[in-house]
Amino acid sequence: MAKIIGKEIPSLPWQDKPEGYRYPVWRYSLNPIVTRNNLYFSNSIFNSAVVPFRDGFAGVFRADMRTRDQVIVTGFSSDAINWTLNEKQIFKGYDPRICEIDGVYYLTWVKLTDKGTVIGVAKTKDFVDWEELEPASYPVARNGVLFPRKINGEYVMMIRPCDRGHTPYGDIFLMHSKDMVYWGKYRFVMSPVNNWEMTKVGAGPTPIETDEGWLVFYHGVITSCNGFTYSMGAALLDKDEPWKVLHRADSYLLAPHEYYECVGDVPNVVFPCAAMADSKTGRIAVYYGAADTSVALAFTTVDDTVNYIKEHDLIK
Ligand code: BMA
Repeated sequence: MAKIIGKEIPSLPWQDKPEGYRYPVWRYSLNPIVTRNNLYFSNSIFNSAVVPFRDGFAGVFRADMRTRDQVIVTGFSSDAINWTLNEKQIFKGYDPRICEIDGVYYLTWVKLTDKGTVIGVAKTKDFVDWEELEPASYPVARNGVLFPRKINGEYVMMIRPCDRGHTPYGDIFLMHSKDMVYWGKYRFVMSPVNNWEMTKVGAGPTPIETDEGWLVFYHGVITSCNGFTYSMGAALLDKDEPWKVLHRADSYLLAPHEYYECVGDVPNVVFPCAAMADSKTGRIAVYYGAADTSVALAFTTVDDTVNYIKEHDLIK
């Protein structure tokens, strides 16, 4: 039995695993949970991230507007399923992640510059006032994902260095910082290994601390004659040296199979950006972008996922 190390989230959304279902991750039956109808003038709302906040939940949502500008807005919810989005744009860019460290919420996102994409970093305590910090990676990178606590006294962030376009390659690296300003001590974490992720891999939600290591969900991309297909994989990283991969599943845990994942502005995309975990029950709610069009929700438990990773382990 694996144990989540972290807060209890008694109001975490949940549905039991359907009877007879054998895979480790199952979808919320009323998906998608956030669509363009949640925000006036949006074209699509997808790759978005949420956290417990005060008595409920808060989130940072990627909205592509009817101008096709890519912006980030905030949202609030009492049940983490029904969301009220705020029309005020907090930053330009895309694929936000949100991570609480010691009562401060850090936003990392893909910030657009005329020299390519960098990892924007901003912080807030209330989801209203935001302070932007130095970009964490310059030159170009995407998928900047912070660990939820300092490791050996330093902040740690995963990144995926890339080119200026729709990058046809990609490995996950991580880097360290004492102050969230200067980043260094780069380490390689993982490359594509499996068929389903052969083109590139990138970090997904904030890692979940367990007694067996850091549980990470990530996205992997395969290229077919129809273009890219994005799926979700999982691995366990060493607690103190998180660039060391202890276990890694050889197969995806979630892939675009449902209509809303296969049909949309960019077909065949499952892009996880958040995973909230309840340490009391071991339940995990995963939030992912579906077909670059809407936000969907899926469930697993720490045991379902850790057992699956170990049963399908490619680390021998
Ligand atoms: C990636 C990112 C994601 C997007 C995906 C599929 O490069 O831009 O925002 O979901 O492509 O289009």
